[in-house]
Amino acid sequence: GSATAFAQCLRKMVVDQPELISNLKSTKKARDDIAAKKQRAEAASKLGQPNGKPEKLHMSFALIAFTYKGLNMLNEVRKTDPAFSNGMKSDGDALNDPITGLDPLLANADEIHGLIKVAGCSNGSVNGRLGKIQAALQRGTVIQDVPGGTEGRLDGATREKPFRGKEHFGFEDGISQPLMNGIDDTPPSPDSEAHALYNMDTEQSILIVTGTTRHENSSARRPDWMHDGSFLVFRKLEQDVKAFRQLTASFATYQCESAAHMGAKLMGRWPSGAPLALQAYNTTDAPPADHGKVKVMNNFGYPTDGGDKEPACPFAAHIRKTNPRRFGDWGLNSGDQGLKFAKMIRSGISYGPDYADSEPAGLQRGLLFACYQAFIEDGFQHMQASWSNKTYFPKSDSGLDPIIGQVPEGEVLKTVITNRTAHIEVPITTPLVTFRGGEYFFVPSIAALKGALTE
Ligand code: N7H
Repeated sequence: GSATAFAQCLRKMVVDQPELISNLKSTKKARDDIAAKKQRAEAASKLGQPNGKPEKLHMSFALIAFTYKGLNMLNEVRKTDPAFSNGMKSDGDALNDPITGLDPLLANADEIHGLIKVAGCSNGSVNGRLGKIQAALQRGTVIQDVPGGTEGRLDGATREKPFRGKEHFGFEDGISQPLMNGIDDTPPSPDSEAHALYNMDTEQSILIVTGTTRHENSSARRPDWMHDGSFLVFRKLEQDVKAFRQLTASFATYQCESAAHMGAKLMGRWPSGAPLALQAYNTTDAPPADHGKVKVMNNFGYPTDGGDKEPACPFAAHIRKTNPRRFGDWGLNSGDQGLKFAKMIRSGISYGPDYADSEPAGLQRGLLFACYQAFIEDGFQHMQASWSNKTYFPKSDSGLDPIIGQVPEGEVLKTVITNRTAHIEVPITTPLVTFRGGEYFFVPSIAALKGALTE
């Protein structure tokens, strides 16, 4: 009964208040508007114009997503995508996810029905929109009517200046994203600022937005209502900043020039986002200079030039593990299907206070990791289980991804960094990132919310 009541509220909300739940295009537009406002403010301040009161940003956007269990409460749903219908817990062995120490809200992931994700420019705009959504869904009368029904909230926030845009280890995030046909309708012109923000190797929205069929190698068919949605992988990932700093501080052991250089070896980018593949050494940590007019933050591969067998960017570096880019140059195993299909749009946000050496024990921080893809098996699952957790990708004896690699309980994670003279094994005795719970969700299209799912 209450599931039906919820479905009715949901349909009424998306029909009567279409502005509350954003689709991909409106989210993209809101992001573009924010970027444009910021650019205007920056341009004005560069010209020395007294900009009076800065333009206020009130924008927010929201989506609603369901677990397989949640979808089935709305309407009977076929099993088309195994990872999704079995849930993240079933993948735990392949992902090497710990089963203890989870956030109480996420500890019984198989009991979770859905998720509402709200993002905005301020606490006020987030809370305002969330309040309206909760009112429309008649929170209290409907959600709490579901047997055992409760709701919980996880808060994230971008970090304050001077760390804005940087995650807790201190690196610029959100630089590399696949381009999306139909969303990024016209690829940004090569000499525009925006172009630098996209990963130019991929223009495959088919790997991000669901179609009714799986990709060319699969015959599984999805019902029509699954069209134009996306699978959302959510993971609460705690970061141990102290352990990261201790590890990078031992740089001399690993023949690096500085702690920052060691950090860059682990990540594949400098804190500014400059790729190690282009800037092997970086004394100022400035982003890379323009290459002619084309910015190069994402327009790079991992070529063999320089003739060195010991590349500037280690094979195990986090961004090389999760996107080996122009792998052909190294004669890597091109039979790995992931090289073609493992793509995702990331949209996580940091949580918790900034780290301080003098802080009291017990404070926690990390990343509320979220990513979208059309096939969990090819996107998140492949990257985590077959790449980051495996020593032999992208090249034999690469070692594990030092940032997100996971080993079974009791084992020590080992990665390998490359230097001009050596490949050096780095044991990571204290994991830098620890899984604190998560689940697989499906974000349906607005049409599915108005129709098939709530009829
Ligand atoms: Fe990663 N970090 O802040 O340290 N990631 N990531 N990630 N990540 C990237 O290029 C980080 C995680 C990817 O195209 C950057 O935009 C942290 C998971 C992919 O070159 C930084 C955590 C998965 C890319 C971080 C975390 C991925 C990427 C560089 C967990 C997937 C793009 C900024 C706490 C399974 C690679 C950038 C490319 C980049 C960090 C998690 C995947 C700085 C702290 C779980 C595909």
